[in-house]
Amino acid sequence: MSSTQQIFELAKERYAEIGVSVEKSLSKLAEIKISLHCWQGDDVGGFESAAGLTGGGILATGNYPGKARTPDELRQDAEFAFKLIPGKHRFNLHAIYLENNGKKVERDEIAPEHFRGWIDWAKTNGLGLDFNPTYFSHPFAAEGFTLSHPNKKIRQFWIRHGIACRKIAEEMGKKLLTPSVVNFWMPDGFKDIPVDRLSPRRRMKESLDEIFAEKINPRYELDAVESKLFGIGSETYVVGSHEFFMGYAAQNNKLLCLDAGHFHPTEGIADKLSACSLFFKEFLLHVSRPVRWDSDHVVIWNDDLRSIAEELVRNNLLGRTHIGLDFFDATLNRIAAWTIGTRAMLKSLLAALLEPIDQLRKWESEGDYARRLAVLEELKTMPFGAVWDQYCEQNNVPVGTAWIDIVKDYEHNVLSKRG
Ligand code: RNT
Ligand code: ZN
Repeated sequence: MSSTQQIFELAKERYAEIGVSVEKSLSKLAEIKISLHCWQGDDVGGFESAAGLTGGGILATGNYPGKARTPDELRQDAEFAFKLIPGKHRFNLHAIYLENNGKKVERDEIAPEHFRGWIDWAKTNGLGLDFNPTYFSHPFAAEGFTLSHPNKKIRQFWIRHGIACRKIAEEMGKKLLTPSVVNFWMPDGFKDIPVDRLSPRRRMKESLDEIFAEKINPRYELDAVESKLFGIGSETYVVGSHEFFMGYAAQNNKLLCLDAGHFHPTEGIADKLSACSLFFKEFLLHVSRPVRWDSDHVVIWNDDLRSIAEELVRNNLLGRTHIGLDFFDATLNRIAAWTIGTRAMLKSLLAALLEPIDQLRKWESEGDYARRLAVLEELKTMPFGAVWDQYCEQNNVPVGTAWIDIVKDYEHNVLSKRG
């Protein structure tokens, strides 16, 4: 028996004493898939051209050496990260990560063939794929409006882009036998005070209606819409606000995407889940870490993250929620960023799965709030780490800090050789 296992056996007894079956929790955890976002691998640059991020709408800060410059490098890096993360997961692509063989392909002309390499790779590695139209980093996004642009020609270009993306995702879903979630996020908004807040929203709604006019089999493709409070250059007004997209999604049977960084600074997304669960069949989460603003820091095991996981587990929402990550920190090793963030997400889910939830509910319904609070406090110092380590060991991924040196070696042998 390894030392990890010995400690685990003792931890298991401690959890059994409070009525928690660790084995059951671990098998539930094994079923949860996290969608790893491609864009942490190259600072949201994509492969449309060598220029990378241009034209505003989104911003990655930092210049850590070694970012992936080609689809092959990005796949190699992602494979490396997956070896450090316990469980089987998914990969989330943006339209600008196409493979165009050096030929310019406009965004309204992208097709499944441009993602063939990704689909083959996902098949080989047993991954599902998710997808995103890219409504930023483009001359037609430079004025700050896309699907709600006053110019009909520009709107139509972006409508065609959205339609093309749904077809690509449908193909991914067919080939990989798991639905591809397509997330629509548009940066549209005004820097300063608009006098007409309504017309852009009406145009956005009409554009979305056109994009979604064609019904696609939900076994292959699902649509999600993502709201936002403010962005760089859209500080005063965002067309796709929370009310806009909550209304749109409810009315049109779309997935509601909740991004942890897209609300007021003290507002969390955890508390929204139970309320929304009464009105939506499914959710997409963009798990992120805002620091004072929508900064997209690497997700860590903090209270916000724990609350999200607790709400998913306590309200039995795991089967209805697609968990995606959304952060992009370019100041550190990007493979480490993926690994830290995804391991933190899984840790928070495991901690939530290790709660004696039936007991807690009972005490709450009996009005025994002191016991509820006391047990929640004691849970924090239960031997959680021993269970997490065992989960890593049984999934053949490094236990504890062992993965860090493995990433450092890769940085030395591979990443540092990239120009
Ligand atoms: C931007 C949104 C959006 C993006 C990705 C790259 O504020 O959060 O989800 O981060 O599409
Ligand atoms: Zn997001």
